[in-house]
Amino acid sequence: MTQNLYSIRMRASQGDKHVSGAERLVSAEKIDETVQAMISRARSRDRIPDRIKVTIDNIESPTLRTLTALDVVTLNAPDAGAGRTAASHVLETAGVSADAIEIAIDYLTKGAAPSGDNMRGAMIMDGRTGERVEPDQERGVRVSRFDWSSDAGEKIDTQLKDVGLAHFRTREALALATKVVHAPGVIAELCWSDEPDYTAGYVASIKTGYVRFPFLKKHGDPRGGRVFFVKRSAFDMQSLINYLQAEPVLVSDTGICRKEMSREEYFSSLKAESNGHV
Ligand code: WAQ
Ligand code: MG
Repeated sequence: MTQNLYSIRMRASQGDKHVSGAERLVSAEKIDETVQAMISRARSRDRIPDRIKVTIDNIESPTLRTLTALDVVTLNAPDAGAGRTAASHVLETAGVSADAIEIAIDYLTKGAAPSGDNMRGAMIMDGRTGERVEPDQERGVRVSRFDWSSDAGEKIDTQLKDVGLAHFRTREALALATKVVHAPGVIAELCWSDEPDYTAGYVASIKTGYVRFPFLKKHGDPRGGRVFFVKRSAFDMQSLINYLQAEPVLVSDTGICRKEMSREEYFSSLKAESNGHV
């Protein structure tokens, strides 16, 4: 698929502190409105940025990849404790070890950067040992050059709204997670927001889809982040980082969005499915 697209990246900061960031992949006629929306968003945070940097790159890429969005489901776990336990279960189903899960949750809880702050990008973690392998632990790896196609974007807005998920964060995280789980060597992702008011988070993998939890942290907690779990034997750092940062991906179709369900119901449906596929 060949298409002339523009990568737009926004980064807002206060001193050397990251305030917010966003990335889009749009056609020429959408550049102005996209930049406008990004700037409004950067200025709407509690922490007022003293610098907002917007970068626009034309990427005329003959290798644009298109993907179908992961299926979405919300598991009803009533608080952060229950949410993290259920998320750990889902990560184990995706092939991440209990040790690595515990280490990842600890980092996200205390602030994953060595300074104790949130990172601007994601950790990359060995899914067996929990060892962090990203080259820059203060910054992490920032995924960019991904977006919904206009058709799929409209479709997913309707589907998400129908299951009560109208927040822009869900829409954006679903596109990001869809790109991430298709990365060479990645087995799963764990994420929760650093926005104090936004307690929801998710686990994503090809096997489980995008599994949301209304609470992965307490209301008011300013810590959050992302972890990409990799299979050490099946990945190469340079190709992984190149895919995440530079290869353009358009999510051009949607998956299924299910209503909130109980943890029991979800895990037994996973089991039934994997039995069916043996
Ligand atoms: N690439 C890598 N890591 C990122 C990126 C990116 N493009 N954007 C954000 N992060 C990391 C960074 O460490 C942030 O501190 C952290 O993730 C959280 O970012 O279905 O909004 O933008 O409703 O606060 C979860 C959605 C929302 C749950 C996630 O993340 C749902 C969210 P935020
Ligand atoms: Mg964000």
